[in-house]
Amino acid sequence: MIMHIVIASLAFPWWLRLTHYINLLFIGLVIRSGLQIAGAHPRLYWNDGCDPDSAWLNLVRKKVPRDRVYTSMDDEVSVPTWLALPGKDNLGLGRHWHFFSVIFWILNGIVYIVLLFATGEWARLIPTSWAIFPAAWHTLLTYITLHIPAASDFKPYDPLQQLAYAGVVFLLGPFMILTGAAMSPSIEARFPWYIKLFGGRQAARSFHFLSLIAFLLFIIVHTALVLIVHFQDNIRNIVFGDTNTSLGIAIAIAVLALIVVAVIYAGASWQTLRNRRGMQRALGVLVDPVRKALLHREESKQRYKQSDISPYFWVNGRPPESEEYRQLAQHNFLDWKLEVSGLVVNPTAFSLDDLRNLPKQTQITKHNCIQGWSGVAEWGGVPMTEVLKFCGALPEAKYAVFTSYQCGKQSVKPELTEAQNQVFYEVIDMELAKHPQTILAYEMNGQPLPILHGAPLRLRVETVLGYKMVKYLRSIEMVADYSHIGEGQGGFREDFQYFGRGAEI
Ligand SMILES: Nc1nc2c(c(=O)[nH]1)N[C@H]1C(S)=C(S)[C@@H](COP(=O)(O)O)O[C@H]1N2
Ligand SMILES: [Mo]
Repeated sequence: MIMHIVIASLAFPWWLRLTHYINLLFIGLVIRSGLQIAGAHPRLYWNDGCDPDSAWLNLVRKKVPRDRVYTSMDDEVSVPTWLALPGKDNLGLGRHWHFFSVIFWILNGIVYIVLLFATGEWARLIPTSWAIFPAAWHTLLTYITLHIPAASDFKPYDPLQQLAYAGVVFLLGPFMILTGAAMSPSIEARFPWYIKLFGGRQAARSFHFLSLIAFLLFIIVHTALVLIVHFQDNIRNIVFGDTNTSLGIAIAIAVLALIVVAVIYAGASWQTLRNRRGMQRALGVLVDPVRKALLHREESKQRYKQSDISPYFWVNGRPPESEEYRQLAQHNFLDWKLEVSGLVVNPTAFSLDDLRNLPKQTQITKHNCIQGWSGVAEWGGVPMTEVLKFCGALPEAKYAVFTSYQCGKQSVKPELTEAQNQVFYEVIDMELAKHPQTILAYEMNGQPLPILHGAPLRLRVETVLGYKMVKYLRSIEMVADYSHIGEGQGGFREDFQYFGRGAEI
């Protein structure tokens, strides 16, 4: 039996028109900031090891030289401001915009779907009969032969349109969100099975990108058909909700509404590039608490196999160029010491042997760089909790500040000014420091930690992005507050690249 569900009226309710407009505004912000993020590592893979030669899409078109140090920073491309939000090399701020606008995009989507069901308008989108497929095929043939379906075919949508809208709302949109979430290091660390559903992190990232392409195709075809097929009805429906209204006023309002969107898009880029610290703070007011509430408590449960270890592992951050470090490395780090100080009962300087004599932990985990690449390796070292136990953190100690032997110039592209060439450091809070897989690693894949990857000691925090995991460690200071350190943002990359304070996504 074929069920015929008839919606009360073909008119477009006010909430539908409003959520449609809000969706337009935010999806543009999400897409533009997404392109900014994509520019940070414009290669796509199906494997999580990210050997550059295995990329299925390479938008950098650079070949990675194998005879000298080439870091993932060298791979980053600058994206034009008209295209990306905010544009240029602004991964940190692009991410702030992406997460800020995606929160509104999702909330708006939820409101739309709830109202769709609450008002019985769901029958606009969800087909109730298989007959929609042959009917949609028929519509497709109509369009392909450059004909236009009769106005009476639109109830309120033609069958092909209905299927396309249902597909975008109920399949493509959720898929975009699910693949986006699959790139969060804390979700990956806590639920490794979830990442496997997509075939790995890089597959999720590739699908996220392919979904973007699908979205863009939809937007282009959708807009073109709205303009071409019964435009006069469409524009009156979009603006006023029914077709017995003034065409002229409907067009005027639509044009004005689009100008508002364009001004917001341009203003967002302009304002961000003009006042990057201000925008980092402003967007962080919303993004930081949401990120923290959803993802901060997750503990890494990663147990990859030896056979999962990536043969290739990107480098981010070149070895220190100071004479001091060169000397230490030359003597095999025998003179190297890790200084643990600040709000502790027992300030201690550990030699490598001291650290090796503390309980050892090894773990095979997936590293996720903020730029997009990943890699699996086995890390061996001393759990941070053992160091804290040895030194006795005072109750006032809220944060751990990890300081490197390396400076800014080796951490980012060479555009830094002398004043920005500060010592590389990152802050994590006590909760993260005490996660069971937070370790100070002196081994990688069973060997002493290589120079490129942070010898002699680096931090591993497996629920966050790579930029928190300071290489070439010099000291750890326990503090109650970090606003007096560096520029006060909680790390070198937060200070100078406007990255977020937390790195769980
Ligand atoms: N001292 C220092 N530590 C650092 C960095 C850096 O530039 N300097 N880069 C960070 C970033 S962004 C990442 S992704 C990882 C990369 O680690 P790898 O070079 O071992 O792959 O190190 C982190 N630790
Ligand atoms: Mo990174």
